[in-house]
Parts: sequence; C-alpha cells; structure tokens
Amino acid sequence: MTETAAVPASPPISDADPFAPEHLAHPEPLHQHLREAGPVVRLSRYDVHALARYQEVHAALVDWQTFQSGAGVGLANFRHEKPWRPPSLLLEADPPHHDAPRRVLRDILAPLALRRLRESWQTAAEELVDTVLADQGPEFDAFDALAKAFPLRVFPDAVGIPPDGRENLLPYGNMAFNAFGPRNDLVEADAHWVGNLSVWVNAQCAREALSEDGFGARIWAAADRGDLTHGQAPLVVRSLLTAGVDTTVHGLAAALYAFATHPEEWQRLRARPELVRVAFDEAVRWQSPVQTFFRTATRDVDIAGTRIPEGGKILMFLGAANHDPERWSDPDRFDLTRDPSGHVGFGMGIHQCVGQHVARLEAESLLTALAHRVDHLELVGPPRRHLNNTLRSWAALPVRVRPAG
Ligand code: OVM
Repeated sequence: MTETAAVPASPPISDADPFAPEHLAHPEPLHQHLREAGPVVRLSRYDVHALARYQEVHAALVDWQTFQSGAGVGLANFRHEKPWRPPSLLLEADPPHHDAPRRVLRDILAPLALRRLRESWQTAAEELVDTVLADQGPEFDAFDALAKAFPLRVFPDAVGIPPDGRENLLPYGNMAFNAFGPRNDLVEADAHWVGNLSVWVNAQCAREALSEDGFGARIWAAADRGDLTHGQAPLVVRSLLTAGVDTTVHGLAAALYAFATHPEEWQRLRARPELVRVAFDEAVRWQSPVQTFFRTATRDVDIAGTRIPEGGKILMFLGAANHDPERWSDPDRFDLTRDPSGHVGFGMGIHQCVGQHVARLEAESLLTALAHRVDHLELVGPPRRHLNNTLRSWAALPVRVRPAG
C-alpha cells in the first residue's frame, strides 16, 4: 500500500516519560530520540503529541490561534480540570484577554523602563562578588553564592515586596513550574505547603503590601489609569513573583555552569565584555532553563502529516529545539561566536518572555562584575541538579576561581 500526503499518517509512538527523574536529570538522549523519531511523536503515557524539532516548535509557538494557552500550558487541560490556582492572566490566557495585561507588563519591564535600575544592580553585583571572594575565598558554591543570591538581592526590591517571607519565593516558583507536569512525586512532595505558599504570595500582591515605586506599584497605577481592572492587578503582580525568581536563578546558574566548563569562552568574554548579552542568550539556548511548555489545539490540525485532534495537548520541547542540528551548527557547543538569536528558550510569539529584559540586566550585571574580578573559573566537584518538571534547575555548582591580578 502507498501513502498519500493528504491522508494523515500515524506518528511514531513513544512510551517514554519525559517527567521521569532520569530524563529530567539528563534530558539530552530523550531529546535526540524524539527529534529523530519524527516531526511529531505521540507520547502514549500522557495521551499527548510532542514536538522536539526546531521548525515545528517554532511554528506552534507563533500560531496562538491554533495552539492556545488558555486551556493551560501544562499537562492539565483547564477545559476539564480545575487549575491549582486561578489561571495567570498572561501565561494561561489568549487574545483578547491576554492583551491588556501583556501591554501593561511589557511597558513596565521594557529596556527603557529598566534603565533606572541599572546602576544600582551593577553596584549590587560588584558588592556581592567582592563579599563572596572575601568571605569564602576561591572555592564556593556558585549556585548558592551567586546564581541564587543575586536575583534575591535585587528582584524582590524591584517588585517592591516587603522583606518578610522572601524565603518563600523560590519554593513557590519551584511548585508552580512543577505544576505544569503530571502529578508525579515532585508535585506530591510540595502538596503539603501549596496552601501556605499561595496565601503568602497572594498577600504580597495587594496594593498595601507594595512599596511606592516598584514594578508592583506600577501595575496598580496602570489599573488606576484604566489599563487594567483593579481585580486584575494582583494577578499580574503574582505573575512577576511566579515567573521572575526561579527562572533567573537557574538562568544565571546555566551561564555560570557554561563558563566554568568552557574556560576559553570565559577568556573571550573577558577580552570582549560587550559579548555579555550574547553570552547570556547563548547560555539560555544551550541549557534552556525552561525546558517545556504545552499548548492545546483549538481545532483538528495537521502537523507534518499527523492529525492532532481539537482539544488535544501538545508538548513542546524548547530545549530539544534549541539543540536541533537542522537549525544550529554544532548545537551542543556553548559558543560565544554563534548568533543565538531565534532560540526558543524565552519562547517565541505573543507569549515570549515579557521579563527577558529583567533577566538580561541581572545577567549582564552579575557576569560583568565577575569578569572584572575573576580571570578563571572551574568546577571543583560534580554540579548537582535539582529536579523540576519544567525547569532545568540546580542544587549546587561547586567552583574554584582565580581572582584577577
Ligand atoms: C505567570 C507565569 C508566567 C510565565 C511562567 C510561569 C510558573 C508563570 O504568569 O504566572 O511559570
């Protein structure tokens, strides 16, 4: 029998569980397998279709009409399952509802609006690196001392939340990113404190809790102008607190890991400090701190000859797309001479990370401060991963540095 292009074919099927510990710890073999199996692969465990090639992931990300976010961007289908918290007005919404919150946050987090933070963030980064070198000497855990410490030092102040309870930020984000996956052990492990963490985060979103000149206050001011409703404002603040901490912590860790394992690229950055922005984007491509997101088909749709049914969930492997050899030459190399633009580590299309300029400014501040003070860094022990259903995250990054002369 011959097949014709017009008849949707059955895609390859995989019974792999991308959310199993072995794949979360070391996703590359599964990514390669899925990319090579075909443009669309059916994941029998979860009854979803998976995309792991750049072309298909990119195409799905930019086609919000066909691949909606409003039914959730995790495995749970909000058409049938109650979300664990009221859906995000940005991440888990489609136009037209998505547009007003997006515009408000886009303006508040735009490069021009962040200029006022630049100097103080650079100073904070310099102080942090000086303190770490003075107090801990040449060997320390770069995850704890830098990747975790720096965002926690600058971001909550920039949002304008009070000092108490900030230790809840990372656990809350960790929980939110786990919640995009299946209800596995990682989700169950957090179940006992979902309630308390949510109560704390929601309390920080109230106008009275926020300082007068932070991102939070600016969101409330947008509501006063009528750009949002006052009912929407706290949920938009919640988006900052959910998506703005763990992502940057593990994004900075990705960059530090990259340089600790690629000394020639560290030399290149030190020789040409203006490469710092490309370096961070290349680290985001190379590690893809956000590994996956789902979409939901709004109609029966054919992708490369496979029929996806209306209402079906589609799992997009951002990290696999960012290593697709059809799109990237020598994709597994961390390489400051490549142009990483077009990577899907921040997504693509109308939902592309609205906070990316905040992340870039954090990275620029920290890496520049480090490049001025350290002429070599290397691992002194095995880095440890922390497992999360969505984030490629870290527990420890033991390094030794050589202070610059
Ligand atoms: C949100 C949000 C946005 C992006 C990622 C994310 C937990 C959350 O709007 O709450 O991950």
